[in-house]
Amino acid sequence: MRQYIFITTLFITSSLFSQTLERSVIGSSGTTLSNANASINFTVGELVTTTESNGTVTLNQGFHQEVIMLKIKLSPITFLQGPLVTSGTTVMDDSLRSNSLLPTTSPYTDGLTCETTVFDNTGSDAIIDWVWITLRDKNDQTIVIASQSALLQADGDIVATDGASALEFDLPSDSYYVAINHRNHLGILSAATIALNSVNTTTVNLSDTSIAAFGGSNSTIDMGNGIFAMISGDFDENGQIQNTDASSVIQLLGISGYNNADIDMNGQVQNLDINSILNTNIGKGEQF
Ligand SMILES: [Ca+2]
Ligand SMILES: [Ca+2]
Repeated sequence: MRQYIFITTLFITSSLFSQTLERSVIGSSGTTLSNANASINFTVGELVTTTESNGTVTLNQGFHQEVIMLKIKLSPITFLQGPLVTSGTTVMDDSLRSNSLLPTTSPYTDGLTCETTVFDNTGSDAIIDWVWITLRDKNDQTIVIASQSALLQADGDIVATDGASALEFDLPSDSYYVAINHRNHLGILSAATIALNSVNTTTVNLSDTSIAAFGGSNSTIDMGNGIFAMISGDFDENGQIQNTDASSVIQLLGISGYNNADIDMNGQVQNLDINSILNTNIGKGEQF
């Protein structure tokens, strides 16, 4: 009976590690037992039990080895011109959230979702909107290596879909360009590559200086108080703010809801969106 319980425990344990990518074992003795319903491998007398890690991969050399890919972690920071204009402060306005207009499904291609309770936070950690993060090749910024939807807080922090955690990517520790895109603001790219690793969460602030983003002062707009924000007005998401963006927004004047035409992100498409922001940005474009 004791042997039966031991084998059962091994079987359950080996099923818990869904992130395991490879599994092998070195032992002086062992075999595979099976019946019609189950199969179990066991080994006897293995001596090497050290855990090894190179910062990217961890190798547990137990009675059954497993290799676990670690994830690189980062906390990007950015500000959006639209909700900063609406709030008039250094914290972005969260009207979309407070009016229950934010979707729990990301508007970007991966369609990530979050719980509705994530939108319960108020104040500096209130969720403003979804953003799109890409990590790009350190030797060629046009090559997107990985991308994911994330959530933007009122104080500029970009967090995972739980509304609080750092972003994680299944990539090796290395240097990457980091880009941030938003559905009606011009995207920004880090001015240089940034070393990211799985041990520490790296803060990537692209809004604290005029040169943090690729293209320097052309990439962001100086909002005062040391905040350089992403530029609003790209209704059609083509990376340029043009007369066509303005003419499209004009057609939607008067509507409310979650819409790219709501340039200042207060929940309504009004003359202010065009006159106060969009028209002042016509001619500007993404710098990457
Ligand atoms: Ca455009
Ligand atoms: Ca508006």
